[in-house]
Amino acid sequence: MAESSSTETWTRCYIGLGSNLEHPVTQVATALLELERLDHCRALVHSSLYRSDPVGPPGQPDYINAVASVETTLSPIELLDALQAIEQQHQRVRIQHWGPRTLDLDLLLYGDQQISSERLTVPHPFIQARNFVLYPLAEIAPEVHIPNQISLANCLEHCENGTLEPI
Ligand code: ROI
Repeated sequence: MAESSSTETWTRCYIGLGSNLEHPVTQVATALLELERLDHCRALVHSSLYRSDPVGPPGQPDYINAVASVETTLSPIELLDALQAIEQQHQRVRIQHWGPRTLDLDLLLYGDQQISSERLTVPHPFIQARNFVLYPLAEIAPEVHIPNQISLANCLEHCENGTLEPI
């Protein structure tokens, strides 16, 4: 039998994971497994897990952060829906703006696309400022192109420098 040739387009995307409630290491580790099992996604790669100083209101617990990457045939909004479904499975709680949360899954990059819609801004608006995004991203994709930025290395030079430690 002839091998079927697929015309599907696979786009590599980067997703930021963050949690600082309800056993954050378990939240992030479980979310990575759930990302691996997503339909229409393949080839998951993920960074180490990092403990990071909270950005936002003081007095909240430290965060656990990581960055994952998948190739997908989902559109950006379909992928966002899938990420939000995972957040809901984790009984996502967000008590206050920029306050503690059980699980955040941010679509950081979708290929080289720039998207600005009511539900979705890609690249993620704070990608260039957050050390807890840039260092894990550099671990898995040091040469990745971030639209509108000179380079990932340049972002790393200028980002905030709160404590960030691999665990
Ligand atoms: N701070 C850290 N360190 N890590 C996060 O993932 C994170 N996520 C957020 C805010 C509240 C801005 N602070 C964070 O959404």
